[in-house]
Amino acid sequence: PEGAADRSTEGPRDPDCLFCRIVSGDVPAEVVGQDEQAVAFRDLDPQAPLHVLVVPRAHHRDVAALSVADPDALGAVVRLGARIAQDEAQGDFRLVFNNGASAHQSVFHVHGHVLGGRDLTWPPG
Ligand code: DGP
Repeated sequence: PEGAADRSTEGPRDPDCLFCRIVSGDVPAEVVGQDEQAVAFRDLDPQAPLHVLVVPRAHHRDVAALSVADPDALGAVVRLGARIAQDEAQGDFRLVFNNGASAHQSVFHVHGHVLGGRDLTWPPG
């Protein structure tokens, strides 16, 4: 199906996880890049001209957990986000990992928000 991101059967999957279902192609998304370890797709509710989510194919709850369990996959997430920002937003970007419910994490499959394509303000809310 259009948007199917599945290129690998490796890694643990959680059948109840929305982003695992996007990685497997069960739930459609506009995939803009992928490699062996990571998949990038456009956010449903974009906050900037460029707003993609980059996730590891394997299920990990949040960036803190991923950094311990698979730092190489975390590197792959960052590299893929940087490549997309280079292609779509002349290189400058903000990379946000909300870690935990009180930090506005709502989907508990780690995802980096890659934001760019406009001047970004600081501090974030
Ligand atoms: P966070 O608050 O950091 O957990 O961000 C979750 C993001 O996921 C939020 O910006 C909206 C996005 N999102 C939620 N559901 C879907 C979906 O089904 N498809 C896509 N493409 N994005 C989604």
